Amino acid sequence: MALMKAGLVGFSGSGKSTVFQWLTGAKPDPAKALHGQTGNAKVPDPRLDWLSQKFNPKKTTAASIDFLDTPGLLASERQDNPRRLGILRESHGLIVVLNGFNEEDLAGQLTRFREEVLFADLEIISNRIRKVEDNLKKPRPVKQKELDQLELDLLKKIAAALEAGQSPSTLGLKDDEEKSIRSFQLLTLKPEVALVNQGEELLGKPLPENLLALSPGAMRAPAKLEMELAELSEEDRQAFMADLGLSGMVRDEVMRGIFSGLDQLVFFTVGEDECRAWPMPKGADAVVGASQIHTDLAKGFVRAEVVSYADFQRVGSLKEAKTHGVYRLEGKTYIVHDGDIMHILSST
Ligand SMILES: Nc1nc2c(ncn2[C@@H]2O[C@H](COP(=O)(O)OP(=O)(O)O)[C@@H](O)[C@H]2O)c(=O)[nH]1
Ligand SMILES: [Mg+2]
Repeated sequence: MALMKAGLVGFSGSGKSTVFQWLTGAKPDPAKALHGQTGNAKVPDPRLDWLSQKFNPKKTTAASIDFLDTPGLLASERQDNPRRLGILRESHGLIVVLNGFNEEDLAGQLTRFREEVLFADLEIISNRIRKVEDNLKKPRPVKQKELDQLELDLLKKIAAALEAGQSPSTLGLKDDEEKSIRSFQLLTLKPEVALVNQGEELLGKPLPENLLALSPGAMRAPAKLEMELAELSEEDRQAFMADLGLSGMVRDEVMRGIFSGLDQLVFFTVGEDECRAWPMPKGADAVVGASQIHTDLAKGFVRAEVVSYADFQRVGSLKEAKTHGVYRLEGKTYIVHDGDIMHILSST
């Protein structure tokens, strides 16, 4: 099963390492920072907690995300930024940390960051264009030349989009086109989640409209403050939070927002041995779901027994779900919904 990987990115000093520690609990190590430091964080899910209480299993496993803390970009050395962004190519998505403690223009920061990402992708595509153009000049079989020409046309279309400041996702690429560029791991094709590392000054203030226009899913991330609050006694914390007009900590909500922003959902498997939340891409079918558990389960997929979390919670047991007609049998093309409780039947 592929583990979710998300890169914490942004300009140097925006608070990536602070956010990294807030989310994962791991201490940032400057020695590791250069190549990226990894830390894991569970995605808190009250539904899984509820299921776990119900089944009292030996083991409960939440979905989790591996975060990669990165050195970040330098406004002063832009030519080096494509290389710095290179360590993010394996990530499923980019978590852009914006400096919300001593910089005002959050929308401007995000815009500048996106320009660097476009530029890094353009560099990769341009290099490939040169290579294919060279190949086309060499004597080669006609069939190969045709393929090269097709690739070149596609690459030029992508380069034009990037130069115009647009992600290739706006081009409506066909499946085979998308496949042929998959190996470039373009950053502009990855989901992006913007986090505003808020300092005390900004607390309680809504995020600016011009930022939300660029990134409707942008979230506040008062990383430093919440880590400090966590150190206090319960009593002091309550008093302090009342002073600041805070109703609660947002970390768990931000973790769920990141997970969903990476275009992931979960389905659950339940039982006395284990209750588990399995991450999978939104909009994918039951076979993809099965493949998260085991490739054999996907290969031999026969059908899935499905009950939605809401139905299960209402009727209280799998047995009741069957008698109430909310326990469904679904085939290969069934599109999995967030919170589905599934049992997959396989011939292997
Ligand atoms: N005042 C204030 N300082 C912060 C806040 N978040 C981070 N910092 C400080 O800003 C500096 C850069 O933060 P860091 O997380 O290392 O940034 P990175 O370069 O993006 O990893 C550090 O000295 C942090 O202590 C904040 O919310 N408020
Ligand atoms: Mg750092």
